[in-house]
Amino acid sequence: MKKKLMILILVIGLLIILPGIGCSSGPKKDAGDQIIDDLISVSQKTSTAQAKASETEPTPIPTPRYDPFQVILDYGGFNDELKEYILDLAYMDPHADWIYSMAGMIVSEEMAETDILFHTQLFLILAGSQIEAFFGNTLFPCGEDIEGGFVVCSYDPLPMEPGGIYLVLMKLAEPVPTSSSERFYTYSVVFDADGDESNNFQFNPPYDWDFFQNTDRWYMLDYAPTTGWMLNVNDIVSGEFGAPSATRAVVMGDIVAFFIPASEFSVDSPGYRVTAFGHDGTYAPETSCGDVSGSDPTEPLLHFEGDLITLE
Ligand SMILES: [Ca+2]
Ligand SMILES: [Ca+2]
Ligand SMILES: [Ca+2]
Repeated sequence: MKKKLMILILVIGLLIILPGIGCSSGPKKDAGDQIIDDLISVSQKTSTAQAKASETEPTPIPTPRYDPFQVILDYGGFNDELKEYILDLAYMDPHADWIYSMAGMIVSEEMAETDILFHTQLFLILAGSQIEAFFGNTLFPCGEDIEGGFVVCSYDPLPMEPGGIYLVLMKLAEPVPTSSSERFYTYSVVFDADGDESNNFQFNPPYDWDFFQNTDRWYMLDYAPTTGWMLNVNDIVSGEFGAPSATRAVVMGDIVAFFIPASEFSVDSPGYRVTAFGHDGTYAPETSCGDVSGSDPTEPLLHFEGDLITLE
């Protein structure tokens, strides 16, 4: 009975602490520090609870909490120090700050799976052995289910070459559905791939909050009930829809991660925006719901920060 009580306290503690991670909208570095503090706090509480339990009962075998974020980083061989660093780079996003493609429109169809809680970005240099581990149809095989998730590539994907890769990873308020008979989704990272603002896509009125405005290369993980999940890469400058790409999108629970070769951009550290959107096939305001990094898509694009990370 006492054991059950301790487990219950621990679970309640986790439920109280973990949702708070996504609700902060404070400065970026402070938010990252807060996550680490929260994780340390959880760890300390766990240790205390286990110590008390062990005074009277055998130590229970802990059930690890499934966290897709950690799983993806474990896949990549990131050590604890790198994991903390990646969290420190996270951009927190307010909870339930949904928007529509027109300013001031109130979202009535709330879809938690389109509420971005945070996103993080990294510039990785991957040697040949790491490329093989990640993308050699081993850890992240194109178009296949993996443990806890699935991988989506563009049609006829290019091979992933050793070198620079941008990793953009977003965490949603609820898991991304693996399928739906009635809803459509787009999770994307959109870039100004050449750093030239003059050739970027501009919104068409009245859609003044078009999620893709001021960008020119779109990596869109799209879902439709009839076609399932697809990765569509559109290059606005060349007018190429379905542009060749080696990019892989990994969906695992509430995490969507894009691995995008740096060679697909003509500038270093291209500006980008992260988006999530769901609707019923009509894009009607009353049945649509979306979120972007930051408060709305008129904000300046973000840029990759932090140290370059080399994995060998
Ligand atoms: Ca949000
Ligand atoms: Ca441009
Ligand atoms: Ca937002």
